[in-house]
Amino acid sequence: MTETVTGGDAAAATTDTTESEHPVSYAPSEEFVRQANAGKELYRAAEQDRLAFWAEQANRLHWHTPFEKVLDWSDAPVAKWFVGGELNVAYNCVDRHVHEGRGDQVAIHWEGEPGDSRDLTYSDLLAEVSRAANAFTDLGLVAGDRVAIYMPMVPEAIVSMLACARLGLTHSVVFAGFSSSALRSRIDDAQAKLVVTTDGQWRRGKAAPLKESVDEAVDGAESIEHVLVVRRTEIDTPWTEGRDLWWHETVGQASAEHEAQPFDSEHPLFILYTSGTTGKPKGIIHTSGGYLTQTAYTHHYVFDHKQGQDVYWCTADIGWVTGHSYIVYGPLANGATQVVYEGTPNSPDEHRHWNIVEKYGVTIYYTAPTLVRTFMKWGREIPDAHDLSSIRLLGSVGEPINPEAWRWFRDVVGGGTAPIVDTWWQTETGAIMVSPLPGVTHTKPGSAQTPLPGISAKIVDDDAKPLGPGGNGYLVLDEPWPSMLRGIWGDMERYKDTYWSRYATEGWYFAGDGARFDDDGDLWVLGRVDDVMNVSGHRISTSEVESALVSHHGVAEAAVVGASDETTGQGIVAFVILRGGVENTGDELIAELKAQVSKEISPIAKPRQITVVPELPKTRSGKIMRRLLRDVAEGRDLGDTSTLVDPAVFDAISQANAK
Ligand code: 6R9
Repeated sequence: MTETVTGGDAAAATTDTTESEHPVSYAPSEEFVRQANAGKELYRAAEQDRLAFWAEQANRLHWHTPFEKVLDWSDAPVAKWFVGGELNVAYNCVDRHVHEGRGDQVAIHWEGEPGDSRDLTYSDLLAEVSRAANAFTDLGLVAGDRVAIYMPMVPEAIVSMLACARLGLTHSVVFAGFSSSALRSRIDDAQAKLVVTTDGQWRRGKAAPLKESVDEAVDGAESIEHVLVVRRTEIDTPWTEGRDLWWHETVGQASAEHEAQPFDSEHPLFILYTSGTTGKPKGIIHTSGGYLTQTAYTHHYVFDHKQGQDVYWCTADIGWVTGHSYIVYGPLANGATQVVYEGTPNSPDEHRHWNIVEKYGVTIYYTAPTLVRTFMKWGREIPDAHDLSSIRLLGSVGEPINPEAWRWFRDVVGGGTAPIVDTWWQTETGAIMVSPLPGVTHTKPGSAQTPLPGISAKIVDDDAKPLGPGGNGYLVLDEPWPSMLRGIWGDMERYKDTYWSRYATEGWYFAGDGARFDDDGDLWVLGRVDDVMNVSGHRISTSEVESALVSHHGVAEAAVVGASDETTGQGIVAFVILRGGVENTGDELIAELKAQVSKEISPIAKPRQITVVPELPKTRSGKIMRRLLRDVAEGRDLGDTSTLVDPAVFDAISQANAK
C-alpha cells in the first residue's frame, strides 16, 4: 500500500488496483523538493530536543526582551511559553518589515466584492495601524481592555485587530454573519468597551445593514462605551450621538506615528468564541509569544512560504480562527504578500476566485473542503477557463476532505502537480497541528497524515491505551504546544473539564475528534465525537440550535442532529415537539422556526429540515437518542431501539419525517 505517483509525471503513476483505481499517495515533484522550506531533518531536530526546537522557532520573532525559559508547565493545564520574554505582536507583523526594508512590499491585495480594490504595503499598514492605535488610546482604552470587532472582510478589520495587539487590548472578533443576540452575548461575556463595525456589508451585489445589528446588540450593554463605524456601503445608518464615532473622523484624523510597547509573552492577545457541547459558546483565550511563534512557524513550513515571492490567499473569514492565524498573524509575521477578498465566491459569478487568482498571480491557495465541493458542483469548465498555472500549493482546513474532492482540487486547481496540505487543527490549538509537509510527505487524499515537528499526538481508546497502525479511537495531544489555548474566558473550571478531564491521569488534551491510523501509520481525522456539528467547516453545537428553537413560543422541545450532506459536510436537521394548544401551520411554522434560528444564532445555523413530531426518542435515563434521529434524517433503517422508553415513538417520527 505504498504506491506513489510523482507530481506532474503521469508515467510514474502507480495504480493500486486492488483498493481503488487511484494512486494511494502522491510524491512531490523533484522540482518542489529542491526548493522546499522543509526537509526530513526538521522532524529529527524536533525529536532530539523538542523545547530547543521551539526556542529556535520563537527566534523567528523579534523579542524586546529575550525569554529565559521555553516552557513552564508547572501549573498544568495552563501553560506558560517563552517565560520572561517580552514582545509586541503588531510590531512583529508590521513595523519589523518596514524597518528591514520591506516597507514598499504589498502586504494586502484587497479585493472588494463590488469590484473595487486596494493595495496596502507594509508602510501603509504601519501608518493605518498606528492611527488606529492612537485613536483607540484617545478613547481611553488601556492594555487588558476588550474590544469587539464585528466587520466584513475589509482592511480596517485587520487594522483593528493589529491596533489592539499593538496596545495590548484583547480583541474578540465576532463573525459578521452572526446575529445581534450572538454579538450581545459575546460583548457581555468579555465585557467589551468598544465595538468596531461597518455601516453595512456587501453581499452578492447588495448592501446589507450591519450597524443596525450592533445597535440592537449594545442596547443596554453596560460595558460598551463607544461604537466605531467604518463607512463601507454608504447606506443610511442610525446614529447615537456621543457613543457612535465614524472611523474616518477619528482614526482618519489621528497621527500616523506610534511607538509599540512590549508586552509579556503570556499577555492575552484575543478571545475567540467557539461552539461547545452546551448552548453557551466558549471564549477561547490565546496569548502572544507562543501563539505568534507557532502561527509563523507553520505558515512558513506548511505553506512553503517564500517571503517576497509568493502571493498567498487564505479564503477564510477573520471571524474564524483560520482568519486569525492564517490571514492576520502567521502570514503578516512572515512578511507575506496576500490576497484578502471581501465577498462570496459567486459574486458576480462563479469565476470570481479564478479571476482573482489570475489577477494577482496567486501561488498558495488555502480553502475549505465545502468550497471545493461547491466548485465541483459548478463544474470544472469554470476553473478550466482560467490560467491557474501560478498556483503551486493548495491547502485544506475545517473538516475531513473526501478523496474525490482532494483529487479534483489537485487536478483541476493544482494543475495535477500542486501538493495539498490537509491541515488539522482547532480554534483551541491556535495553529496547525497535523499536516503533511510539502516537499517531504507523500500526500494521501483524505488523510491529515502526520503531527508536525514539535507536535505530539496520539490516538487512544477509552482506557487511554495508545493505538498503532489500524487503530481507531480518540485524538489526543499528549504534550503542550506553544499556540495552545490558555483557558476559557471567565470559566477555568469549564476549561479543565472540557479538555483535560477525559484523560486526567495521563494529562492529555482531548480534542473531541475521532481518528484512526492506517496501515502506513498515517492519521485520518474522522470528525467530532461530541454533539458538535460541522456545517461548511463551521462548528455549531446541537444544543445551541435546540435552545434557539425552544425560545420560539410554540416549541416545547427540540432535538437537533447533523446529517451528512454532499456539499456542506453536515446539514442541520431538527425535530420539534409543539406546546399543547399550538396549531401546526405547516410551512408557515417551519419558516418561522428557521427564521428564529437565524435571528438567535446566524443564518449558517438554520436547519436544512425541521420536522414536527409528537414525541422524541429518549433513553431510560432521559437522554435524547440522537443516533437514532440521525438514522431517520439520513434515511437509514433504525438500529437497536431497545434502550428506548417507547420504541413506538419511532413510527410516528418516521411518518412525520416522510411527509
Ligand atoms: C481550524 C478549524 C475544529 C474542528 C476539528 C475537526 C474539524 C478541522 C480538519 C478537521 C478533519 C481537517 N477539522 N480541520 N477535520 N481534517 N483538516 O477548523 O477550527 O473551527 O475550531 O474547528 O474542525 O473536527 O475539531 P475550528
